Amino acid sequence: MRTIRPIELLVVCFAQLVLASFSGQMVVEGAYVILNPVPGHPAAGYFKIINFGPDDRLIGAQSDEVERVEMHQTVRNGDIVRMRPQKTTAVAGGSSLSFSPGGYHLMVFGAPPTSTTISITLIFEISGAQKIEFEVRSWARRKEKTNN
Ligand SMILES: [Cu+2]
Repeated sequence: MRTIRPIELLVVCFAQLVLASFSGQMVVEGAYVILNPVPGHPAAGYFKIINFGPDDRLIGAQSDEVERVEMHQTVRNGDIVRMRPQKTTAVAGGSSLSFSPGGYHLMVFGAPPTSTTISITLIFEISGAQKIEFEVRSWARRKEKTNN
């Protein structure tokens, strides 16, 4: 384990503020796609949103490099785990929201298995569209830590 010194936190925060000024105050980081171990089945996309601006909503995700992208939420009810398609996902102002395994995720249909990255455009109602590069990972590499 490694402790983070305050100066490092400051640097990270500053870097995010600088990024935010170029992207309508909505920062997306640590984006990756995990390929499905079953060929032909959809991949899952994960990332973290940090909203330095007002209340906003993610209202869509699209890519020219795949067949289609859907927004889903994994919902657990007792032993039953289901995925529920989401039309929109709220991101409160001044907060962050993670799309992560077991929760919100993108379902990526027709992801080319040989690509190392896929660009997916995330569309926010207020702050607009952002093209994000998703790192493509095999199922075997799904547990790797993201760089954030
Ligand atoms: Cu799903």
